[in-house]
Amino acid sequence: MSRVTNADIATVFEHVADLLEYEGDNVFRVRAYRSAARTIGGLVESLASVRADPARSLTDLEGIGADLAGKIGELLDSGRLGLLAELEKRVPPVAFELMRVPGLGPKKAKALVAELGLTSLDGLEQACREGRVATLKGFGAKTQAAILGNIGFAKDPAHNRLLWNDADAIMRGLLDWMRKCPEVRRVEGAGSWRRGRETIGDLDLVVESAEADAVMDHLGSWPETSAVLLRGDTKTSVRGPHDVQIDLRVVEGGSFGAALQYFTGSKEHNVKLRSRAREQGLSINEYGVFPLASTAGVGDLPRGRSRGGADEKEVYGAVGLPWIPPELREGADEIDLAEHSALPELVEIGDVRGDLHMHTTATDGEDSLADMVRAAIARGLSYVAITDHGQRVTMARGLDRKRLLRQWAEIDRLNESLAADGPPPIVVLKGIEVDMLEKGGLDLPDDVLVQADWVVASLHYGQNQPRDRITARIVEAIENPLVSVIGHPTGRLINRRPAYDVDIEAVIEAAARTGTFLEINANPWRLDLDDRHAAAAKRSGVKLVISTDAHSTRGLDVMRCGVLQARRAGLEAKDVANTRTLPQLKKLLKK
Ligand code: DGT
Ligand code: CA
Ligand code: CA
Ligand code: ZN
Repeated sequence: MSRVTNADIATVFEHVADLLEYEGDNVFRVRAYRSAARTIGGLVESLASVRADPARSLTDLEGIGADLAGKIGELLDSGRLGLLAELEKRVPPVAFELMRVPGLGPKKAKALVAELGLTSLDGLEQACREGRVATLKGFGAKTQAAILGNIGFAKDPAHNRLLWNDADAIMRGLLDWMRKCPEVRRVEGAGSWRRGRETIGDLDLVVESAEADAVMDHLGSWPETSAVLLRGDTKTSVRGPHDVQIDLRVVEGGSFGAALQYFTGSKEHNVKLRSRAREQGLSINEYGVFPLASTAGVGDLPRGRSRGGADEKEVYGAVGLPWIPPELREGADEIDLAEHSALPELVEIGDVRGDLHMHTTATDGEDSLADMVRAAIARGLSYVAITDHGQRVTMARGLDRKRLLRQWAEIDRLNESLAADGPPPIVVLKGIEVDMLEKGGLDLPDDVLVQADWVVASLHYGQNQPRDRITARIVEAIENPLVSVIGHPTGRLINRRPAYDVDIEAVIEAAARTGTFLEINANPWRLDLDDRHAAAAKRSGVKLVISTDAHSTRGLDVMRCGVLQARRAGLEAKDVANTRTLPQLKKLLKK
């Protein structure tokens, strides 16, 4: 069977989408390739086996039509794609480096390549320094300065890590594979993936087994493993999909919990936990908890039998602490909280009852109102708000008064039919995502908004305005009694674009004063508010809303990414408004 992996094909399709976008191709064609790449990235079985199965067809897969099925076949057979080769002839590689600079879209990148003959990001940096960019048509000194600042962002290794959601897809396939190995007794993912960080540097795995060699061989033979980078007696590192490194450690049963604790980290948490152990005359390492040979500060050679280490509970218990959820292990105040039995009871995905931010085909969503609602029912939600864009977002064919009222009438009819045979499975709220205008105010008037059940206010334009302007626009929206929640309050896109310049403390203060909710946007690129800001909001008494901002039925599945971020912020169910029943939520809404 073909040696071309699903990840290879997904990568090629992503690349094709980038190249088509650069060339200014049809947005639907670009979207089809991206969407296919996502489908393929999430498949458990290999495309080669789907094609080989006479009872099935590649076109049965979501978003794969005859044309894409043909492209997949070409890749499986030859490892190459003619279309990609053609595109690569036309688009220079430097184009992609340029497009990673925040604010540089395909058009500007193209102009820079054509006018300056750039071959690298460094070349662009130099051109900015020498003032050559400012002289180009459509650029100017201000743009040049912004580009120069953003090159630093694009080059920063902190902005070149894998998103948690992508790492998670790899991790799930990997865990499935490792569980198939007969010599594996237990396997867990560790590291930053387990802590739910928004981005991941590499994937860490801990396995319990008496036969390390067999386990390491099994990882080496994972169809998605492209290289073995290092191999020792009980540890190995390999290269997996998207070139991510995977570190595996094999331990015996008595040490599994200790190893899992150690490799979950964070480093800062481990340092604090270990120093607490030393104060108690103990030493924690990846094999277990041991009495120290001499008293604290003199030596820390462990001695004698392990006081525990088979599971994590034992490790924490040995130093007088309850088990600490991985999401809190960042070396902040979690050990103090644990010591005083004051750890929060973190919100869970099962607590979430509603999703209050999503789009349909009325604006820039991929699926219809009915499909979104059906998908929400299938996910067990008891209420949703449909929040298509307001009229300012012309790129997404934002709704004016007339089209919005028509959609709301449609929602009324949908609710009626849902309630026709007894209690409805779900209630659909009439919502809208209004835009905070550059000059202040919202893009739909109050006499329309007063008819909504739920109003999200977001800032999509004028993101480069100075701090006081941006802050004033958001605070003004917060002070509008008709605004329920501020959507993605800082506007950052992970790895792509920094937050706009906003006084987040002023935003939190205004939200607390007015009873306005703040969003934790669950989209893996956004996660906005982030964990630190969400924790600050909680401290000020602001209620958070975790929302998917789904633009397709599949988009509803990112709720868990938002929940992870909320857990890292230490939020409990009561801090999150959409864990309430709908009547409770309505009571919580500001009047
Ligand atoms: P990443 O991979 O950059 O997203 O972040 P982590 O936290 O997964 O870091 P990684 O993969 O380097 O190491 C996994 C865990 O192993 C880390 O969270 C804690 C532990 N660890 C690694 N190196 C050290 C170290 O030098 N000291 C201590 N105390 N722990 C370490
Ligand atoms: Ca890691
Ligand atoms: Ca690692
Ligand atoms: Zn939205």
